[in-house]
Amino acid sequence: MRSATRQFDVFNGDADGICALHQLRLEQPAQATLITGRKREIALLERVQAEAGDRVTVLDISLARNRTALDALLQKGVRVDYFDHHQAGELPSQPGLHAIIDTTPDVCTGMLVDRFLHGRQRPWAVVAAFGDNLAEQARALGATAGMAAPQLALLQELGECLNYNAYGDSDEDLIIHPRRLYERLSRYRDPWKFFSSEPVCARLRATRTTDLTSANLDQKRIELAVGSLILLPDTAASRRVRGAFANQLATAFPEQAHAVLTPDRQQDYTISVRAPKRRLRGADTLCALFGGSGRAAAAGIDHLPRTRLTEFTEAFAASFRDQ
Ligand SMILES: [Mn+2]
Repeated sequence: MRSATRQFDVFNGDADGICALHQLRLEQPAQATLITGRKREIALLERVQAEAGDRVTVLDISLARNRTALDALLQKGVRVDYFDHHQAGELPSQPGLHAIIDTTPDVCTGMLVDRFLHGRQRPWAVVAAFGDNLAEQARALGATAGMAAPQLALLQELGECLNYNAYGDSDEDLIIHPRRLYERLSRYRDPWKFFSSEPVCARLRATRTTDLTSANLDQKRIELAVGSLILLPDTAASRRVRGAFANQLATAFPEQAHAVLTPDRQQDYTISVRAPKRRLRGADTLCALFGGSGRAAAAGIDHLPRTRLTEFTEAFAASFRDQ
């Protein structure tokens, strides 16, 4: 018979997931098996090999998307603590589930954990909020802890760097695997100390800058009246930066629509689409035509066969012209 309770920590590999777990473990230390991945790798709960009496803590991954695995764990008698802000669907009513879920648009998982811990590790919640692009909420939270503008600016950059690290189309594209990043970060109580003295942070910062610079220098463009298609070279840097670069273009040229394309392993394309900032419409419907998904303002296509590039270009022009 097994007697020791095992702990599994399952978390999104972005800034929010990492900082949510870190707050929790600073207050409630535990030896845990860590399960995480790239930002879009969210079917993580199925990887947990837990038995009756074990405990699983889940952070920042959609319950709806992990429902089957969750039901199986609860059925076995595993206790599951679930913190999240993504669409959850109806919650299972099993007694083993302790869920703190809030899908209102101005919270992130790090802020939910902050509430749960009564703000005892607030600087990390601020990092989480900046990472999830909730800058206003991050500043408000920081102000309650007396943080001045320069301190907040550093937490913002840290949040953005941690978040950037989770992007890539495969683990080989990543600067460092989020599990290893969490292990480094978990040695620090103070996020400012972590950012200024941990070598991996200098690497994240430098790589993010270099990736954006090379995207600006090394590209092919297809210019259309409604906007541009930008083809980046076949590199890990391109695959990491695709979304961030599309955001940068959308901000710089608010009248224009943008599609940033990177070659995948079969030399087909993965695409990030941004609608013009002035008219946030059409990105989702365009991408859906090619098996993609997303929101009206920002959407993507995982796999576009290169033989369909002309068709995509025409559809891009038509979607944003008809507005
Ligand atoms: Mn999040």
